[in-house]
Amino acid sequence: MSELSNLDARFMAAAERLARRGLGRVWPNPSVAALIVRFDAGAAVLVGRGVTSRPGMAHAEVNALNQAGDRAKGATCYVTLEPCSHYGRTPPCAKALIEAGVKRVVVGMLDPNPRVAGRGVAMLRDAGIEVEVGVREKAMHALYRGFTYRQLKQRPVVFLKLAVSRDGFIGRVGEGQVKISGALSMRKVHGFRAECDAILVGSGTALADDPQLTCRLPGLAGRSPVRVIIDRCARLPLTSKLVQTCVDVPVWLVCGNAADADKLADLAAAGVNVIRVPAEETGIKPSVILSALATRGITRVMVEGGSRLASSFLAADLVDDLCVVTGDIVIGEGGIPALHGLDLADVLKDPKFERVDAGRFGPDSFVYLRRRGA
Ligand code: AOF
Ligand code: ZN
Repeated sequence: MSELSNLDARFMAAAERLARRGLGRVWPNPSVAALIVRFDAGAAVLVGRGVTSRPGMAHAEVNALNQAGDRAKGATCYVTLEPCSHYGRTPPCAKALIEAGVKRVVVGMLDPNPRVAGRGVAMLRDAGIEVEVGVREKAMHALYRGFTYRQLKQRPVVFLKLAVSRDGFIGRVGEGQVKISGALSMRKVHGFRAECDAILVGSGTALADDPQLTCRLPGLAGRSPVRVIIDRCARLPLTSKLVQTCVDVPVWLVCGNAADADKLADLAAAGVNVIRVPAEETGIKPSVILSALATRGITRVMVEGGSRLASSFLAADLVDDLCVVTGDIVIGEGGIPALHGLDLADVLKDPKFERVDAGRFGPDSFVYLRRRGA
């Protein structure tokens, strides 16, 4: 590797780490990071860095250019996603880079948004700027999977997490939640939650566990995704923790068109965002749920439970990544199976998934599978 491409890869890796911190915070936009670097007298000096601001506000490149000021002239810009070329809610970043006199732009990957899709790079090249595309491209595709899916498939990327006992159960009948995974797994799961735009549970789980579904661990406060309850008949009680806290962290209730209008009015008055969709006798189809969420800007979703919701997503082939944490406990008699109508052991062996990681979180073990080609 030449010295320059080595430097390019290192600055892009730094930009990628910065961009990753914005996951879950800037939807429907992609979380982008830009670094402005000057190469003077053989030394690389970082003169500006920026990340995507909240929707409607400045993009990463503009934030980085503002920090660099005049020092952007003749500098190199490392940016994780292609600079935009369109007038959206903000003016084109490609134009801002040209006007600032940047000499070279290194891009992680092209923007899948059909309004951009190569036009940003073309604008820069037309202005005589040297552009390199595809540095750490594989990592960028992983980073922007949710954004890309929403743009091209009109659905978010779906992560399913299951925590099971050594004998494959998720709880015990009549006891509701049983503590399955340890502190380290919890920490990982909360960190993962924070990188999602929305977290989904079925109404069965919401009624049985009265969960909060927020990120409450140190360093993650204020990083809670939208909490989405799949509740065909709008059974979620007004007294539930979810409804009681919906002013602080949004709650979206996805229900069938036939749900009780008075109950929906009460939920809406309490601050719940009620989303009515067509429903089947058996429930709301995962494809319908995902399209309703994508329409509202969601790019990354974590399916938390329970077994019916998880199984319906697996059966509909709408799980992209599957993480199974096995806690060091045996539930035995009265155990509630992790899945409904599906066998977890079969799912884990399904050739459509490939294992991308496995290991331990303290006393727990985990496997992380990804659908091939996802
Ligand atoms: C960039 N830098 O930091 C981001 C980009 O509605 P707007 O004006 O904010 O435009 C949103 C679109 O801009 C989004 O769909 C994606 O194509 C691009 N996002 N582009 O140059 C950024 N976040
Ligand atoms: Zn832009």
